[in-house]
Amino acid sequence: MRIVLLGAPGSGKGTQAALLVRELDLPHISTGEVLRAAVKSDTLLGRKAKAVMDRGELVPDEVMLGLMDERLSQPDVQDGFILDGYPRNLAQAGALDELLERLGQPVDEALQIDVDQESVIRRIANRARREGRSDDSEEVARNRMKIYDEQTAPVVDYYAGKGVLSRVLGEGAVDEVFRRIRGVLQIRSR
Ligand code: B4P
Repeated sequence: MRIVLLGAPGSGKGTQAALLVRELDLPHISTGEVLRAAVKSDTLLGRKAKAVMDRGELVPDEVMLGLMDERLSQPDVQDGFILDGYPRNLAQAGALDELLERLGQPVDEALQIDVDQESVIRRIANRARREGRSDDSEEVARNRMKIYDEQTAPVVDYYAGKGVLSRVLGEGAVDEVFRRIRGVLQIRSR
């Protein structure tokens, strides 16, 4: 199964992806995590990405596409994957479709997690206290929300147009949200 998780920054994509990975035994591809690991190891990609991420902006499409091309060509994703944080704009969505068409692996499900803007600002502020991520300050989080509204929200309509979109409410406890996702994907509890 090939699943794309969509939602605003802090909507819980990474949190729910971790639960889905356990349930479905599929590889988790988080572009945010790949970028944070590159920053931590101070690679060329990490140096390019750090300043952009610290402003809450999107890393350039050609960088992201190269990264996805490499990752989705690896053997462990041939039976499916959970993609979290990509695509983040219409150009990335189109490029992903082309890439997956070439690999003969179209997206089966695009799952949008809907959360109120003030809840995500609160969650990000909590994470800032816990983890100290450099893009989690309130000012940067608000910029990420603005970029989400302008560039990422249209991706939801893109998948709706392809007939593969489902939406779940992301408010409430983590396991409550997961139960809704399980229902939408019709996964039976193990
Ligand atoms: P991401 O790592 O994707 O960051 P995110 O959107 O903040 O995370 P997510 O929605 O996964 O939230 P989480 O589960 O952690 O991206 C970071 C940056 O990388 C971007 O701003 C951009 O610069 C760059 N980037 C990534 N992909 C890119 C791309 N494709 N193109 C260009 N640039 C890209 O949850 C947030 C917090 O809420 C956590 O602390 C969690 O514990 C908490 N939480 C989760 N569910 C909850 C619930 N139900 N109740 C209460 N708290 C909850």
